[in-house]
Amino acid sequence: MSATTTFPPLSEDASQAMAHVDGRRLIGMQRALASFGGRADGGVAREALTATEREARRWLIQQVAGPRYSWHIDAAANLFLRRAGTDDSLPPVMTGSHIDTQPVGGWLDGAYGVIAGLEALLALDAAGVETRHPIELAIWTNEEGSRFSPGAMGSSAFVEPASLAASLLSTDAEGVRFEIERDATVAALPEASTVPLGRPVQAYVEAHIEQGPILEASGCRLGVVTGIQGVRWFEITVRGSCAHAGTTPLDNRRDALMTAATMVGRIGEMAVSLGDPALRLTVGRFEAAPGAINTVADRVTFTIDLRHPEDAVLAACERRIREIVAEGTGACVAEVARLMQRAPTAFADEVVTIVEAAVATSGEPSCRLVSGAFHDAMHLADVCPTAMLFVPSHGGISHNAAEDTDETDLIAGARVLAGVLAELSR
Ligand code: HGY
Ligand code: MN
Ligand code: MN
Repeated sequence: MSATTTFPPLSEDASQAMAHVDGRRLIGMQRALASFGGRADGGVAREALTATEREARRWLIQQVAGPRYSWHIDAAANLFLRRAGTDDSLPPVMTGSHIDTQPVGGWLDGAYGVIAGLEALLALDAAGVETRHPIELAIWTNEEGSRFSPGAMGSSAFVEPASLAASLLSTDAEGVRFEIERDATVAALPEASTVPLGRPVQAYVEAHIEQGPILEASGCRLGVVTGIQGVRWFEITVRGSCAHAGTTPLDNRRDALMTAATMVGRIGEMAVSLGDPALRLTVGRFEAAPGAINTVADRVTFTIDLRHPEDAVLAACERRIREIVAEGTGACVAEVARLMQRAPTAFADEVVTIVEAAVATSGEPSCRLVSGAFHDAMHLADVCPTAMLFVPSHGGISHNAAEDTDETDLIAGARVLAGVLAELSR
């Protein structure tokens, strides 16, 4: 943000909300949430719709009481804490994020946006601010997509209810269906009344850790997020035949593992050969069966996570991936399943400007950036004016037990969020 940029002054309500954020309370709640699935190495293991996540949801429900608050849950098990407005017939302003983590995640990915949103609501209470629109804190189901694919499943169903049917059939590595865990989660939260998917939303703003190196490298304490890059997920399955490792000649095998490994090598070489610093390609999972040391593998599945700010580049890379798989099957057979596809998201200027004005009021050094990670905000942007706010990640580390952010930055972000919510819900 240039030093000469000027913004309309925030309302007195917004300034008061910012001033009433209680940093100690924020950090206390953040650490308490991290204890659900907390690991000795400082990481958190709290995958979507597990018993651990259900305990964390129950804890959240116990954090806020009072006549102006109510809890709601929908068919995707998205959980909402609603703070009444003076005109409850108006669509809510929403904030929030997710509390599910990667198998070995950090204490802040998603959880920060939920706790910062909770603190912002409590700051509005402390400041005595009455908002015209109700405000809802959303805890979106299964954002990570590591247990059930695709990611951002709850927010996707919220904006496109028809997508829930397919999501309900998604199974985890043990064959447990999303629908079964959804039912168990809804049943575990009887205090939450049922609300439909697809409700109208006035605006959405999500606070999140950057999960990358940009803010820290540029000396910024806050990031005004203008959009999210595109993402595509694939699962490639290679099938061959089991054979005896000792008796079967090398030229007489249908070896799924060697075939798949060659494909992975060529796909990786393709990505590097493009020489595009904005391209991200990750093979995160590679599973071979039957997994015996002395049996030629007859089945391999591996995944690809592809990201780029331009959809045309994603499409070109997908074509090359499909070609490499088709060319490389040899005596095996292979198929490419696309698990997730999301074009780049541009956030709404009117919300980005309010975020930037609140950041300016905070006085913290900041910059604008596009998110490398995807977030629930990418779906909300399809149905209402949306933007995000980032705080820095130490060393850009995330999806890792070492994920961390300075407490002062977490508090600064919550102050800005409180101001933005007060401004949007006037
Ligand atoms: O994968 C992502 O970008 C998100 O952190 N789940
Ligand atoms: Mn996240
Ligand atoms: Mn994540």
